[in-house]
Order: sequence, then structure tokens, then C-alpha cells
Amino acid sequence: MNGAKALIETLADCGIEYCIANPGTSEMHLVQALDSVPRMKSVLALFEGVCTGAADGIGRMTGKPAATLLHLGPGLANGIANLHNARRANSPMVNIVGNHPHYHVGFDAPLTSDIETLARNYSCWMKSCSTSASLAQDGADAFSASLRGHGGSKGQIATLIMGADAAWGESPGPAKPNPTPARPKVDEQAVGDIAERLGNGEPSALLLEHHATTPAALEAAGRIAAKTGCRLLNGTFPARVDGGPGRVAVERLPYFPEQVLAATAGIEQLVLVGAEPPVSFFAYENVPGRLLPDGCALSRLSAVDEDSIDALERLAETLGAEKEQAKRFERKEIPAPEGPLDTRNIVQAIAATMPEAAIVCTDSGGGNVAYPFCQNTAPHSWLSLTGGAIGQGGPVATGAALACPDRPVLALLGDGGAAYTNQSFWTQAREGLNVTTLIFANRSYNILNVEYARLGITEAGEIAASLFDIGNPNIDWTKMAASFGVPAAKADTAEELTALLKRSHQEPGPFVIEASGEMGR
Ligand SMILES: Cc1ncc(C[n+]2csc(CCOP(=O)(O)OP(=O)(O)O)c2C)c(N)n1
Repeated sequence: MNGAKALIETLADCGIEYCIANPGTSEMHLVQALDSVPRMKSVLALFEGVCTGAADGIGRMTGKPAATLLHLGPGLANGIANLHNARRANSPMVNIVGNHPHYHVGFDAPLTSDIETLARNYSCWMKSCSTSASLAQDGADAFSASLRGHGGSKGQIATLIMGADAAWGESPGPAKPNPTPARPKVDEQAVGDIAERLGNGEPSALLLEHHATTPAALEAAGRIAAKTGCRLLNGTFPARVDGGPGRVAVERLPYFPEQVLAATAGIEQLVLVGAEPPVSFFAYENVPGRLLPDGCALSRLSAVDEDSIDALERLAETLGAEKEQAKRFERKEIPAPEGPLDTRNIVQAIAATMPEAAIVCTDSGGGNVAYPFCQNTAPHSWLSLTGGAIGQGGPVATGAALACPDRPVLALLGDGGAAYTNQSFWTQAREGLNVTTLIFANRSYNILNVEYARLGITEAGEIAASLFDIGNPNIDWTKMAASFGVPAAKADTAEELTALLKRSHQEPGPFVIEASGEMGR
């Protein structure tokens, strides 16, 4: 057996089910290995940003890593924006990057580059010196590293840079999976300290992120809130929150710094649970970067790598909150909207037609605005753009649909963001994935107009305006989707949009809706 086959067998034994690949010559032995290990499903993507974003979607929905297969430094570089987003999401991933054999690197052949420098940015674990004898064990170690929480914003991406000689050389065979790593538990002192702080009657809030947004964590947090009156907050762009009717009611922090300060005004005690203190997405002159209300005390129950579920459950117990009833989102009837399309009635159409158990993936565009309006519709999982690098929503939706074939997936994408990774459509068509993509086709990088206006500039000059305008030439999303094999239609009115959403939710397979009308020109 060669190293490549031993690696793939090992990763499959560890539990990896998908390899999202864009291969090249240096990975041919790995392709051969994938060919002989069908229990690892190989999925082709036409751009590496789709590979990495889809692996992120699988990680968020299953809690297990998918593998990627990328071609040397340039292939990796094409995938980095979504690796950045995945690192911010703490998504587990085993990122395999092919390389020349070690003896060939020194010849400086055309595809040679410093892969480690690229990979170091977002990897919690990296190895580039595997031999054919060590490759399988290195794969098992990469898998374990991706499942371990790592401090700060290191993320959970393990990058294995695999020389072709390690792949084609003789291997002793697959390695045994390592024991599953456990998250460290917070000490009793932290739990007691927070219980005391929450018990003193000050207006308080828990800021819940990452492991603390999992359903079990939110259940415990809901009981704590019911007992102490504290508020429950998520950050602006959480990796995944399961919300909707019946789920614990959590508030989400808004985007702009002034809005965050207004939303948190009056909180005197902010407790971080798997979270960091809130900061402004961008820096603005004369606006604080750290967004804490005046005089607010900050404390920490758990760090990102620690067991936030256990910490919250123990906190609930210490507070005597085990029997409390959490406040939950309720179901309400949302009427279908009418009239010409604008962001408001697009959001209303999304909410009015939300299918049960949907997985909603947002990027730039109006999707994020839809979040609060969808909490009273149907239970769902909501996956946000975690690292601000647009072009993530389509790939994440693709991965989520691969991982959860029984659930409808709804990708809500700005036309600007969608144009970064439109190759997602092709993988969705090829794999028959049940993804409805709604494009907010305003023909503009609209948020940049808003940000420009925040500088106090009332009139954008001709050049500035042209840099925010994507309507010239106009992108025909229905033709683009069709050319990738995905049926598509355009909606010019709220009634048409509602009908198309309903139709798409009923039919299997991918569908693209261009929400256009008066939003565009
Ligand atoms: C990788 C990357 N490149 C550029 C940007 C800067 N950027 C932020 S939003 C945006 C435009 C988004 O346009 P669209 O998706 O149409 O949404 P809209 O703002 O119109 O709602 C751009 C270019 C970014 N965030 N990430």
C-alpha cells in the first residue's frame, strides 16, 4: 500500500466522509486512493474557494471535519478567503495540499511556492515533512487537531502539506484513529464567581459564541436567564445557531458599532461564554473599537476551547436553575408580501415561506437582515458569514446540503458576494443538492455606499460610484445558473418571489431565484 491509500483509509476510519477536491498532477496518487476508497465521498468543485467553503459547511453541520484536496500553493491561495471564514467559525477541517516531492522543491519548478507561509495564517496544526511511512499517522493527528478547541482565534483547521513522494512511497498501512480529544472543563472557581455576579441583581448578559451556541448550551443558558433575568446575546455573525419556534430565545448583536452600543446600553455585567469582548467590525474615526457599555464589568465563564455546555450546565445547577423554563421563540403567521420588490418584502417573503428544518446560509446582501424575522417561522439552523470575506454563503450552502441531504438549504446571497464563488452552482447541480439560492440582485456593492456615506461624504464621485456599481454590464443570474446546470427564474414582484420560493422548497434539487424588480435597474 502506498502512503496516499494509507492516508485516505485512515481518514475514513477516523470518520471523515467527504473529500471536496480540486486536484492536479501532484495529487494523482491521492486521486487514485480516493478511487479505491468509495466510503470517502469525493466531490469535485471548480474553484478552491468552493472546496474550502463546502468543507466549512460540512464541519458546521456535522461537527466533524471534511477533507479538502488542493493543488500546491496556488490552489491553496484560491481557497484561503473561505479558510479564513472557516477559521473564524471554528469549523473542523482537514485541509490537504499537494506538493512536489521534497527533492523537487529545490529545482524551483513553476508551481513551487512557500506553502507553509500561506497555510500558517489559518491553521491550528500544520505538517509539511511527512514521509510515506508517517503520512497515515499524520492524517490521524490532523483529524484529532481539527476536533480540539484551540485558544484565541486559531480555529480548527489542520493543514497537511503532502509531498508527492509521501503519497506514492511504500507505507506500513493505515494508522489507528487517536482517542477523541475532550474539551477542558472550566474550574469550579469560575462557575462560582459567575454565579455570584449574576446573583447580585445587576442588569447582566451572557455573550454566547461557538461551543456556547450549540443547542445544549442554549438550553442551559435559557434556564440561567429565566432564573436571574440576564439577557442572552450572540455575536453579530455566529457560525451556527439553531433557532426558530421552540428554540431558546437569544438576541443577536447588530452590525454597526453605534447599534451594538445602543443594544447593550444598560448592561452592567457582561459574561463571556466561549466569546471574546465585542469589537467594532471596522475601525472608524472617533468611534470606540471595543464595544462595551460605560461602566460595564466584564467576566468570563469559558474560553473558546473550553467546554461551554458543561460550564453553563454547572452554572445553572449552582444557581438552582435546573427546573426553570427557558423563554422560547414562538410561531407566528407571517403574511405573504405584495408589491414591487425591496429588501423589506424580500425578507418577508423568505419568512412567510420558510420550510421546516431549513439550513439558512447568509453572506453579504440582505440575508442577515432576515434573521430576526425568521425566528417566529419554522425551526432552522442559521449559518452566518463568520470572517467578513464575502463569497462564503454559496459554498457553505453546498457543504451543508451534502452533509444534510434530508434538509432544505436556503442560501441568501448578495449579487456581489455570489459572484465570487458562483461555481457553487455547478457542484450543486452535479450532486443534485437541495439548495434554493436567493440572489439579492440590487446590481450594487450597496453596503460600500453605506460605508462611504458614514465617512460624511454625501455624494460619491463618478469613479467611486463606478467602483460600487456592478450593474454595468448587468449579470443575468438565471442564465448563469442555467449554464451551470441549475434551473433558475427571476422575480420582479413580491408575489412572484413568494411563488418561486414555495415552488423551490417543494421540489428537490437546486434552484436559483434572482430577486430583481425595482431593486436593480
Ligand atoms: C473577499 C472580500 N472582498 C471584498 C470585500 C469588501 N466588500 C464587502 S461587502 C462588498 C460588496 C457586497 O455586495 P453585495 O453582495 O451585492 O451586497 P450588498 O452590499 O449590495 O447588499 C464588498 C466588495 C469583502 N468583504 N470580502
